Amino acid sequence: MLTPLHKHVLLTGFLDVESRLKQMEALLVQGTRRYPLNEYVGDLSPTETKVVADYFARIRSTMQTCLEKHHIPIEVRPTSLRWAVQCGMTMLDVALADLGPKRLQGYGSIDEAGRQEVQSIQQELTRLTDRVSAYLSERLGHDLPERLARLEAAPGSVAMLSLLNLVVMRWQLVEFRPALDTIVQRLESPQYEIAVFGRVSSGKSSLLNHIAGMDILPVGVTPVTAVPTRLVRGDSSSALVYCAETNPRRIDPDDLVEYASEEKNPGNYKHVTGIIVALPSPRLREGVVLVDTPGIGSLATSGSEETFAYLPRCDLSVVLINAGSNLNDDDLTLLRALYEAGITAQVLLSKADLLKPADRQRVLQYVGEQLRRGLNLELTVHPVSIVGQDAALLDAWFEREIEPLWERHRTLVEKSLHRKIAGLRESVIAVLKTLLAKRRGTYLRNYDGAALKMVERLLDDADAAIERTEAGRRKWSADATAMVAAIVQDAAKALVESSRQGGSTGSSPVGQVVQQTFVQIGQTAREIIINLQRTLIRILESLAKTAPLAAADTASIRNAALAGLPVVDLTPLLANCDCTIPHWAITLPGTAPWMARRIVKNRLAAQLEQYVRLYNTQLQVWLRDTIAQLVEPYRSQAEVFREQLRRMTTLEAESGETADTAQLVADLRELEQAGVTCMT
Ligand SMILES: Nc1nc2c(ncn2[C@@H]2O[C@H](COP(=O)(O)OP(=O)(O)O)[C@@H](O)[C@H]2O)c(=O)[nH]1
Ligand SMILES: [Mg+2]
Repeated sequence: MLTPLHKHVLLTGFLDVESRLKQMEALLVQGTRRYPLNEYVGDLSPTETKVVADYFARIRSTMQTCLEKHHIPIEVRPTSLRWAVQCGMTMLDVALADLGPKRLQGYGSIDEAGRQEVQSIQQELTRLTDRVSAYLSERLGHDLPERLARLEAAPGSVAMLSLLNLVVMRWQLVEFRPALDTIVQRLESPQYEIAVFGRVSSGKSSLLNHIAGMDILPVGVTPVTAVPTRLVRGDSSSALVYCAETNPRRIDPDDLVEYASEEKNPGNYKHVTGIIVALPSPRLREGVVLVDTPGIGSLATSGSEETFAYLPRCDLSVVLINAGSNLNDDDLTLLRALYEAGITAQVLLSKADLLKPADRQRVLQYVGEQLRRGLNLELTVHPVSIVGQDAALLDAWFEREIEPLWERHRTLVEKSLHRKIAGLRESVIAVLKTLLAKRRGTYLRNYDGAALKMVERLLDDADAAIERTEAGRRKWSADATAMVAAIVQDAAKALVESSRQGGSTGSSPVGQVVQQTFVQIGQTAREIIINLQRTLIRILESLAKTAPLAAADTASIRNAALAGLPVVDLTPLLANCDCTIPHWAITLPGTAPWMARRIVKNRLAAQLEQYVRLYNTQLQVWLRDTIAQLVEPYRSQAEVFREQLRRMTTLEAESGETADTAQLVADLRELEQAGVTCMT
């Protein structure tokens, strides 16, 4: 029904549709953001957006059905998303480099205050992009269980903390300051912190009240608790409220709602920074703190940020998933952040009383499955509740999973803090590596003119190779008639030879020649591509070696789908290849070749030409697409190198860079070394 060529055209069209859908989806997401630099007005209602998205899904499934029905192989080249984002970050960096005071100077002189202002904006933005690059290159978020095991295996020591402190100060890695301070503080007064996390209204405060055995934390359907609230063991009930500007204030625990609720303290206008509640509850222990967090998700507004800011501080997390709603991205983001910070989680299905026992089992399984799929984490989900008989579930969980920790809380805090130090070390190393790579990038300009020339030459070589290949493709189908003549010639020769040897054995000699020729034509096209592929890979690898700032990803070029080389069905043609030469002609010298040529030509030439033309067209389309598949990923990478080249030749060198870079290398080495000594 559909020829291979038709199918190919369909597939190409579908891929185009897909990429347009993706573009529009990105717009739809942008439209929902209120942000001055956003160029789209979000004039689609949430319902409209949803309906559009649903139709997109249907368009996709229709295309998929068509592909399956017609057995159209999907030759989509997989490209590493990590790499694409890394590349994007490099380009961001390049854009930011253009915002420096030296550049602005070109648009009119700039005074010292202006210079400093611009520099600090540039530095702040660069710091952030560096963090993203470092994060991606270290694969921190890649395999959570593995990360936890690694931190466990190489715990950080207190000595490492002072080294980290030194490095953070020297390189002004201000973003690590809070984490460092927290760890130091906590080393001074070690307390084991168990924090309860979850979306607003998942039942966090209710759960802690039930555990404490008193209604101490405000509970409500509207978002409450704008800051983390700590519960500790005390001789009597009391509460301390810490505010930004004033000394801590002792309050009646019944008045907590005045400070810890959005209604009474909207937007935290009272600037509460922390609340500690002491309770004479037998379930609390000296040295252990239970923490109620503001909650995450869309309802939490500012509370979400507070929660994530607090998160790295705790030692064990209890994450509530509301049985009455589905697990969503907020929950997964939270768990991911916890595991990245090296903190284990107890996952609870709260409000289990809302589900019938049969449904409960199903939901537990579903949540477990989602965690496995979304985060690669094997976690047991415990159902809990504070209502009626089901409250026994919560008590049982607490007695089984939490109370046994009381005994060991001292060792647990110590282990947890060491894990945090090790985690911090990993992150600092990642940032230093990024800094170093950038410096080495600028190195080239100053110290290695030969390397710069090399980059330039490699880029030119690649362009030439691409141009040669393109020229080969354009010429491809130039002369079908000549090709047919050549085939006829070869086929006639084979026919004569076979007749002289007493006739064919099995398949026809003419058919064999025809078949071989078509295979050869295909092979030639394939070789053109393979040559280009090899050249581009080689050049990218050399580029990456010469200019270490940008990473090269040859995988997308290596894995480009070269398998789709078109084939023609020659059956009707081959059926026609059964030619023979009259017996008398074979014996007459000089006659046989001439006669064979005539026979083959008369019988096959017209049909052959049709086939050759068809195959040529198919191959040309294939060549065009496959070249594009190779050239696109190459070009996008080459762009990065070219930018680098441009920067190196235009930007001025920073003064004193050599000594600076040597120090950076030394710090990096010392930090890495410190990890090794810890492990042994
Ligand atoms: N049915 C049921 N409702 C609960 C349970 N725990 C909490 N709730 C209700 O859920 C709502 C939110 O609880 P709250 O503790 O304030 O949630 P938070 O925002 O996570 O602290 C309140 O109306 C509670 O009464 C439970 O185990 N079962
Ligand atoms: Mg609450």
